[in-house]
Amino acid sequence: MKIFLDGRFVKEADAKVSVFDHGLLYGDGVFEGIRVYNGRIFRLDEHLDRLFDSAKAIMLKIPMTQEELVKACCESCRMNKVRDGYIRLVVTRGVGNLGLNPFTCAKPTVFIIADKIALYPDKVYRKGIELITAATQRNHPNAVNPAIKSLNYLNNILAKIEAIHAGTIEAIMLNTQGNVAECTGDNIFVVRGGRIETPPVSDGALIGITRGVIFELAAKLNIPAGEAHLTRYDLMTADECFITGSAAEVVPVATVDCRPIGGGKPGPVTLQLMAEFHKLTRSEGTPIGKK
Ligand code: PXG
Repeated sequence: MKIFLDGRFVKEADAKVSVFDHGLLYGDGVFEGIRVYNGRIFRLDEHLDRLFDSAKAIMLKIPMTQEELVKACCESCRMNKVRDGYIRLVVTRGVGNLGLNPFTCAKPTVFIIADKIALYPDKVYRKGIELITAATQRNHPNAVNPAIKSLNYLNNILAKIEAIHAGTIEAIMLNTQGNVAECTGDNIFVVRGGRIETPPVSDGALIGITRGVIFELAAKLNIPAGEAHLTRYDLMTADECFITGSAAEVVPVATVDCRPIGGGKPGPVTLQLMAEFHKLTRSEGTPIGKK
């Protein structure tokens, strides 16, 4: 495998960053996880817009233009023959001194991995996923704002550990008010009274690219959709519930803290959105080009 690292492609064995990189020392950096379908990168521009917004929020100047990053992503896929897979694009603060001061870092590190993707097991798409509520809360927006897709994922990892210890694979995270924010790596939606609803970003959700696609599909299908504050009660009593993410796509939720949602199996709106999402991913995207 060839990895894009600071402007050039290197062998996997040579794709190394320094122990003095603040991405490693402090989780100081930003990233994106992007899907490739059928030789096309899905919503690449939206991912890059979010990357630049995340970088701006942490005062990190990405040493490449958006066009250069598009080219590097496409080339990473071509070189590694990734026509269906996953791109991990990472920008760290770069190599600096020991000490928090990010301004000792001369130049941000940029790397791109294009690889296969590890998906959720097939069963969750057929039967629905079981969710638990984590005791670990989503960061307060006045701490690291959850809208920033930063390398600082420990909070989410702690919630993920809770999910795995509870015998499942994904957890719901509440914000400090006790409202539902999102899951550890996925946004969450309910369907109730024929309406699709998801927590507002201000409740601690990432501005998910897949989340945005759900709003587009809902408009196309004439299903009312919008943001709403949601509690655990709202999830438990919803007609349907599903989670979304670039890796996960659209996953039906079977149970929330052991309460079956709707019929305890994927509901009609969720199934329709899954099918439409699948169609969309195969009909658009930035072509990786030939080689
Ligand atoms: N919330 C969080 C906290 C995320 O990290 C999402 C929601 C969904 O956003 P998108 O833009 O993907 O619809 C994410 C994204 C991984 C992986 O390697 C995680 C994500 C995306 C791709 C891969 O676990 N999370």
